[in-house]
Amino acid sequence: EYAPTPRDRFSFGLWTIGFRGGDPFGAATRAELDPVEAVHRLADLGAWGITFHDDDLIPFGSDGAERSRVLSRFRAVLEKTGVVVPMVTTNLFSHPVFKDGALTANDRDVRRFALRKMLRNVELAAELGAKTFVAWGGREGSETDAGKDVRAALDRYKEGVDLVCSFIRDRGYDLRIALEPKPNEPRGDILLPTVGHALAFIDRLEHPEMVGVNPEVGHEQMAGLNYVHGIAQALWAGKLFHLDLNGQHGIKYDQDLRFGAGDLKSAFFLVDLLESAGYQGPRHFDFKPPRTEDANGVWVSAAGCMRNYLILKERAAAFRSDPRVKEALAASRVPELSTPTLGDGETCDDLLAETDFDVDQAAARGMHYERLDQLALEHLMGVR
Ligand code: GLT
Ligand code: MN
Ligand code: MN
Ligand code: MN
Repeated sequence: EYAPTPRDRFSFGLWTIGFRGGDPFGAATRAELDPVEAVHRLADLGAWGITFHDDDLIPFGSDGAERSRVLSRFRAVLEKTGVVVPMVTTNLFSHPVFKDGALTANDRDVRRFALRKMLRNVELAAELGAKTFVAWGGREGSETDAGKDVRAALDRYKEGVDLVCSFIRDRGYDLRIALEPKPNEPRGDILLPTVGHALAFIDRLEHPEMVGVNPEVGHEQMAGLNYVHGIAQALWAGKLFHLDLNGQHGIKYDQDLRFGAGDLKSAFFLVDLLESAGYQGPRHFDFKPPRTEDANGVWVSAAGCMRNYLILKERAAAFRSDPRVKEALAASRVPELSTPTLGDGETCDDLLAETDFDVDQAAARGMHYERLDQLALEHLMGVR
């Protein structure tokens, strides 16, 4: 019951299960996790994929020999377990060289170094069969508006993403980029802070068809936004290339709780949306097992992410198939919104000529959302 299988397409970042619990106030509480063990454990739990930053797998500064040793061990365990690598991303935030950003650092030498790191990682992503290349610009931003010319920074951001796209095209790789928005942390303010900002940015790129978004639950919620609406708009724009599932309690530091912890009701409507929209991409978890957990607790937390998704999927399906819900949806005129506002061939003059609308009668009609929402809550709480 609620046992995940690879068909569910659950994937985990190596940095999530490998998170050692260090925070700005305290040291790590757990030992390092061997990537090979991570893959075995994920396979045992029924996960489908593993993702990573270049530096999660191949320590920053490794030489060629170390790199091939690490990669051959990793490839071997992937082959043995059948775990796949659907996405790869680049660490452009940990090393002090990136303290003022990567693609948008004021220092041009840093920008050139960052692009080299990204291009090398594109090659690795393609080699391992990844289809998505996530770009989280966590250090692209500022603490003072005096220090960053944001319009110039956006020019450089575009230049960098355009360059990576042309590299992917030249090499003939089957890879798309997904930009991950976040409003703040680690920078005081981060560029492309929300899904909406990222979508608008993508429109101005050289190859917009190659670039989409990787929205994270907690990141939109840190900005006080409705994640479900952000995901719906990304789907509407054909831009939901990937997503980061986790949990967050409102507007505060990035909590990265396991999926389902945090705003559970929003998680219910999210799963309902993804499943009913037929989203085919990975269900990727970007969470941090709290530093209170020991090595075993990490896997309890990871299993909880997948189990919560499957429970919510079942609850959402029950909600959708409940005849009372169907009736309540109709009473709230939800299906009516799919009817175009003007009829076939109708013109503005036709619209202007209409005189029989009873404003008072329409204004008096209740929407009955409370009944509908209560039904949703009761399905979520498991009493229906
Ligand atoms: C980092 C960040 C995440 C991003 C990762 C991708 S790294 O942990 O907090 O939200 O998804 O670079
Ligand atoms: Mn993330
Ligand atoms: Mn986060
Ligand atoms: Mn994170």
